[in-house]
Amino acid sequence: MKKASKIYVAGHRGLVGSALVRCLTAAGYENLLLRTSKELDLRNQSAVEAFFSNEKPDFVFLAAARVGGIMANKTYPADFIYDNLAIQNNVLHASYVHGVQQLLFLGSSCIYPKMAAQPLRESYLLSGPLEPSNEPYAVAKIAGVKLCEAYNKQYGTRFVAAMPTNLYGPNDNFDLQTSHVLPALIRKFHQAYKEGHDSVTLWGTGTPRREFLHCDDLADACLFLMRDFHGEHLINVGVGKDLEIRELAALVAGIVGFDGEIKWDTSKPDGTPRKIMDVSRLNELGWQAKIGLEDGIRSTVNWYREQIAG
Ligand code: GFB
Repeated sequence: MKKASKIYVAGHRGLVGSALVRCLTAAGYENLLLRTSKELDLRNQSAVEAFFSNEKPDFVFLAAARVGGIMANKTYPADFIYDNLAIQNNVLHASYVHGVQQLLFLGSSCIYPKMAAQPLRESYLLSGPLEPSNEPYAVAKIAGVKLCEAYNKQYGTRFVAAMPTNLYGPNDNFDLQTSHVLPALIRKFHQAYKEGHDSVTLWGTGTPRREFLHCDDLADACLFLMRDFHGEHLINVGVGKDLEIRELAALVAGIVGFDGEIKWDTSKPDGTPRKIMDVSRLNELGWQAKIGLEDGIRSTVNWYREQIAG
């Protein structure tokens, strides 16, 4: 990838896409092609075809997707499967037709079976049943992985499929109904701290374990993969460490300054008991996450307080 290459970042306003733009700009890539979803609806095949035909990008980062936390996945299963299938079908096919040199597709750790051995190795894909709460999303992302592999095999494309673990950072979704756990905890604890509440209620039992990667680390890994990785199959991106949700809650509460009681609403789902990535392949290639969880949460809390909470 040259500094003058035309690079399309799909989904540039989201958590991952905005981190990619920061990372690419800092590394001196200035010929970025960006479209909001209003300007270009990636679910619309003819619009995507016209865009690729006119713009002819050299490289594509596909960070546009319908994403959300455990309740969003349960509430909008049709949107999660349809939108993601449509976006990736259209962008991957147009990238092949219009000769994109390399594309990076982003999946998710939820593609792996619910009861797979931990840590999750790339080879565990399709070895068992999925976690039901996000099965439609996972099926769409698995289809994306298989699209990359099939196009690489049949057409000789260079489509890289990167599977990040749970992500967080600036420009995340802080809506309490649809967000992932980390932004929800930041918002709930911040609000309780500011308004002087005695307790905060979180979802589930607090016992599931999750791994968290800062979006700036993911963006750095994506750039690394785009430059140095040409493997045909998927590759995990994570930190290789996890913690219980109740430990995460204590960490966020401490950073925010909330010292009241934490209650658990067990009528809300826990989701999969554990999903920690095996990141040995990526580490062996020479990439490692740099942002520690505490530092990453601290800077995200600061961003939330400055940009959203006011
Ligand atoms: O991040 P999250 O919504 O999704 O929830 P998943 C992680 C854990 O945090 C679950 C608990 O055990 C939740 O019950 N949790 C506790 C909360 N309090 C809260 C809260 O206030 N809000 C939220 N959202 N969770 C998603 C998948 O799974 O992970 C997606 O649904 C995707 O498909 C994404 O894979 C990375 O980690 O369970």
